[in-house]
Amino acid sequence: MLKCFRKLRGSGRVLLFVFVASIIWVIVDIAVIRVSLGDVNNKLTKQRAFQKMKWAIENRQNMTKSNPPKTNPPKTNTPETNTPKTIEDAYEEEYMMTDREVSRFRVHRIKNKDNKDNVQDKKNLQENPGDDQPPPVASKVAVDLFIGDDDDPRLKNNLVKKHPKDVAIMKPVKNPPEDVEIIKPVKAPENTHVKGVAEHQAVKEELSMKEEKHIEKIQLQDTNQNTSMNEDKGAGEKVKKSETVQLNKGGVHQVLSLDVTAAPRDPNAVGQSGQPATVPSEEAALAEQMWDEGQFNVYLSEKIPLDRGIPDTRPEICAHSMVHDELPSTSVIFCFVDEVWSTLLRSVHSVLNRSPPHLLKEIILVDDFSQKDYLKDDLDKYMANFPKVQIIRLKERQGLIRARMVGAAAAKGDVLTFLDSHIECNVGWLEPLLERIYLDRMAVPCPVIEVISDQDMSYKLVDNFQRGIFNWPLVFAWNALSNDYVKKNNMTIADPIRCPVMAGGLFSIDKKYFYELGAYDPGLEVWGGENMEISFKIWMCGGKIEIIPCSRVGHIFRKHNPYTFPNDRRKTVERNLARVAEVWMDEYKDLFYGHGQLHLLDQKMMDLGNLTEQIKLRNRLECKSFKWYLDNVYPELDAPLLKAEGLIFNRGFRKCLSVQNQSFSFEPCDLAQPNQHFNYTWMMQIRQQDMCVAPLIAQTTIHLKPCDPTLSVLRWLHKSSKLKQPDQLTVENTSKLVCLEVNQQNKRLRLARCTKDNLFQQWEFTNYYIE
Ligand code: LR7
Ligand code: MN
Repeated sequence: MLKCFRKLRGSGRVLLFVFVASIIWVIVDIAVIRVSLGDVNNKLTKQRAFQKMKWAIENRQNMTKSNPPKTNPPKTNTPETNTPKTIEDAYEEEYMMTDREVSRFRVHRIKNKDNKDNVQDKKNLQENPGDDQPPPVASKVAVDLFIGDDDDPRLKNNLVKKHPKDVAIMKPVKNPPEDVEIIKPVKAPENTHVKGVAEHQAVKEELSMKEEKHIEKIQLQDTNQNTSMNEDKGAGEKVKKSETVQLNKGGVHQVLSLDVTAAPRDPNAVGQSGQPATVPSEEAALAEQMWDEGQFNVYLSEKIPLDRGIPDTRPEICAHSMVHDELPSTSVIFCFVDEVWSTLLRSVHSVLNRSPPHLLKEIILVDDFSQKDYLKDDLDKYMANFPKVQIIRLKERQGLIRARMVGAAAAKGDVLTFLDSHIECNVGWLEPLLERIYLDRMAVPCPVIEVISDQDMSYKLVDNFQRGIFNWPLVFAWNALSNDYVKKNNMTIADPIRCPVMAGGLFSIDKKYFYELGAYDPGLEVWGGENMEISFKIWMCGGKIEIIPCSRVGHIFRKHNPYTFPNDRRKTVERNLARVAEVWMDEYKDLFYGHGQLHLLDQKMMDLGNLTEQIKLRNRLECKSFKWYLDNVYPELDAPLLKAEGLIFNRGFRKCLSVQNQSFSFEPCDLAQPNQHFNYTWMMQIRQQDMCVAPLIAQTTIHLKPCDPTLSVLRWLHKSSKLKQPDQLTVENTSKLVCLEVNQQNKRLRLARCTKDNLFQQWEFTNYYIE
């Protein structure tokens, strides 16, 4: 080598030097390419951050010279020429709006904020009696990440630490993961088409091999496989060219923790990293005035960056979980009516920023006939910058249920993902949802819904192991799984949690499956009840609903609906629920009505509309009974079909009521006698077979009448908190309190004025199923 070198002179030596240098350069370059995904991303992010910062400073200088910038931040050279494109680069090229453009819109919006709107809204809300209702949705137990107790066990299993002030939210993977979490394969239910279970089993076996080997294999695939997987020329193409995550048929990869706006972030921005924000005292009046527009702290929302960071609240194991390479794509559907500008945009940006572009087919905004000016042209202009976002305008107010169906009809993705329009999707939120559907097309996964405080807009971690349930009369609630349940089912913190019902607003569903289920009942109006309908339908017709702990989305929980209801709010929700009860709950609908909804049975007052199509659908799908649902999905629910039953014993006469030839008598109590057996129903009727004990107030006599659950004249109060003496049987619906009594003279049944401590007015059933 040295001899050769000596033989060469002048330009020859130079040439040799250049040759050796370029070989070294190529080797270094290859090494750079082979650095893990996270490392590459990390470097690129830093480079981009640096470039952007430089650009921002230059522009600030330009602007002071009243020379507005015309260019976008320069792209870094390295990724374009020397290193492969990452998903983030693909994203940035396609959607990224400059910071300046974003802030221009914010300024514009604040300037245009029409105070008249607020006044009008306030008026509408006042005129709407329904808005005095209790909070529209169940609030959630949340942990304050920023002032919480270090020892709070709820924080232990999650990665996030308190005060994540300006931490890089994106967590690149530098080393092979220590815990590879395998999302458990599901067993194919009978008569169910389950996609990919076989492949998944195979993958699972592979994964049980040594982790290093597994990682190597993925990297091997990265370099060896041909990048062009199909001819699709869509937005995903760039992603498929990406060499950092090579997507392969049947392959798996570690869930992508994308957060493309991770840097640069202004650490001093209001609400940055999901921290609580405060209203300066001199702005308090303005903030209060702005509150009504969204029923949350709109003032702060307007100040918070539209693409702020939020803490990655996933359990630590989630960042290492594996998902399939060929997940279905999704259309994200946001329906909104008069949503606050900044929250709507923050919702959209959180999807764009934290979803793998190749899986995000489109974002569909369905405007449910909003009246706010800024949601018209301004929104059109703003969203024109994002090719994946389309806006559908409804010509009249349809309510969120039919609005969602319009969105679904326009969707081109394999999966529909519905989100409320005031949310922030967290890092890695999408793939774990799609994975569940990939494994079982009848699975309907929901993210963990975390809390964005309506007061200070902070992002709060919620308790783990919470599921969606309902209480009577069909009121949605969160319910913590008991430790016993967790232990018995051997559950880890990242396992899907079966939910009897979903909260309603945030879920993914296979599009074809959604239509097989008949979508939503289009007869449901405005808001409410559709979550019960779809939940019952899913479970009873072969599917399942689960919360996926590795997928997390923040939602602003509000105490009131900020929009008006075309009709009374309470009546609208009750009617929706009654439709659901009539179609799906069989004999258990009595429990719905019996828990304070009896007035809904009055058909003169309440028109439930036509239910024929819904009933036909249930028959066509051959769905299981509501009893099956209770036994198998929600056995913890207390759902006795009767309030009480058995013999009716009179405390004074010490005999039991009996029916002989259509009239009443008293006999020694005998459980074996069917004519002494009565049911006390949720309709508050006292029933023997099809006949009911009927008071004839005018004559103070008692008769037997054919039962009709809608007839309020057949109702008796008993063991009711409304009664001074709970053992009385009191005729409902009368102004005076009238009690069922044994006439002490002739030992006959009669109606009499209720008197305290009169044992002949006190009755007892053999069995009670209510408190
Ligand atoms: O007429 C309407 N048209 C609409 O487009 C009324 C509402 N909407 C939009 C609205 O702008 C919002 O984006 O529909 C979305 C949901 O309305 P919200 O935010 O007022 O509902 P919510 O969060 O109070 O209520 C929950 O229950 C509803 C019952 O119909 C829906 O299912 C909501 O989607 C649901 N939200 C969630 O599940 C988020 C978690 C809350 C909980 C528990
Ligand atoms: Mn909501």
